[in-house]
Amino acid sequence: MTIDFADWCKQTQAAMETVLDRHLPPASLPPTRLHEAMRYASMGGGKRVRALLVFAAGELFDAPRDALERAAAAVEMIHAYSLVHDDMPCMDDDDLRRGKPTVHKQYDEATALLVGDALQSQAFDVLSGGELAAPRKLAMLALLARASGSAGMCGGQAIDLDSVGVALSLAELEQMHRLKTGALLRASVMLGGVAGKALTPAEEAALDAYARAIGLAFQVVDDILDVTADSATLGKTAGKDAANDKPTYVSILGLDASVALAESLRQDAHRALLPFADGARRLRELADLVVQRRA
Ligand code: GRG
Repeated sequence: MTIDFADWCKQTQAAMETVLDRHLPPASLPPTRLHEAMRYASMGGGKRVRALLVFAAGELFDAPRDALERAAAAVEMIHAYSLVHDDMPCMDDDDLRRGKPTVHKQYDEATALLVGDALQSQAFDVLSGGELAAPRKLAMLALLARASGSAGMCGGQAIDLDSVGVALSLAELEQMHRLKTGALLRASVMLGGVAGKALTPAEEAALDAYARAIGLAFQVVDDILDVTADSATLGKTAGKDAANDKPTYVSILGLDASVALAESLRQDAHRALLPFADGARRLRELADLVVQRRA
């Protein structure tokens, strides 16, 4: 029997704690402060949207469980590293993340820098292990590297840092977010697919169209929540975009048009999945979750 979506999310989120525990260095292993802080940064919080996407895409292509766990741990480690660095005083300078003090507040700035660096290396180490054939693993390593680096997340962050107080066009805003947030979300979907089997060009294109739509939808919703939700609900400081004079979908399009855009991206995501019929149920449900989330 297939379990209901909310239960599947809860089970997968809980399983990720065990998976991360297995794939992170033990806190008791020297250097203990660094290892403890890596765990503080990546475990015990977060919605695990990227891990859920890996498992949902992997399910569609019958990927082996261990390969999906490794891919999910790797994307969540890259994501956690990006949050740790993004929160540092040299970037967004934030005190609260996932409802807890940020890593540089709980530990110190040097530790936060090292935690991010070490989580990034750990992600690739985890992804390089396991039983998948070497060419498959190589493809997955390249996917994650490109999504994280200057052609992806880091590149988007660089544009973001340059855009404070700048009147970006809608196309420029979209490009920034496709890189900063969208690239890793897209990689999560593609990693799940590639872990399963060699995708046909048509399957890859459909998965890619889905991943791009939800990647952008995620950010549109993030911009909406920054003005509509409070810090306690978000587990991070609300209202920061406006306070920092950052261009957002809401500042450029307004709230109502941003909500309509998120909904139309949700529909694009559903349309992209049509070739997969019922096998893509979880991916469809995740598109709904990304757009309808409240935190
Ligand atoms: C510092 C290299 C480097 C990159 C930072 C992604 C990113 C780039 C910074 C995060 C800043 C931010 C708040 C972006 C908005 C979208 C986003 C990624 C939100 C956080 O992701 P969630 O909501 O977080 O999935 P949880 O805690 O649920 O995992």
